[in-house]
Amino acid sequence: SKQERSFIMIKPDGVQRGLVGEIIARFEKRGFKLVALKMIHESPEFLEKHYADLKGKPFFPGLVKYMSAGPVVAMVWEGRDAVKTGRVMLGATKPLESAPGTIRGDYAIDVGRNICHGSDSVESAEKEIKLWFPEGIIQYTSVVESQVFE
Ligand code: YYY
Ligand code: MG
Repeated sequence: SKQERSFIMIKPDGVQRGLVGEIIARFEKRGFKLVALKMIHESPEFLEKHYADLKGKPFFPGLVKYMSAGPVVAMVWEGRDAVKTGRVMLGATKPLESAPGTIRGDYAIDVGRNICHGSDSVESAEKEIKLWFPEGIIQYTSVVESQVFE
């Protein structure tokens, strides 16, 4: 378990439904450190790059259309096991499997409107952070780090 970074994004439906504050609050309260954040409305071409691994899936065209239909909130959260823990906090992709207490399990019903994205590995996190934040992330010292991590 080491300090790592995950790319977490509030999708257009999460923004429209007013869940930005709720989702950010969960990561803040858990103890993760926010190191990048912006609201951005991206093009279908850009979303095709973000979801390149899913090209060819039957839901791909609909996914790209939905993700490019409105602004998203793109973030980078840092902390020990941020990628794995981020995925646990989001909940499973399929609504039937997203446990109550998770973001998707509390706020989503349809797999195609599951309000948030989180990197699935450290490797994809690095790729996604480069793609969404070519300008780089913010470096600063957390004054509570010793209270969150032993
Ligand atoms: O990483 P995660 O978002 O949990 O799932 P992925 O398998 O990467 O799929 C990305 C995205 O695609 C998912 O969040 C919703 C959508 N999707 C879909 O609409 N229908 C599916 N059967 C599977 C995924
Ligand atoms: Mg994924």
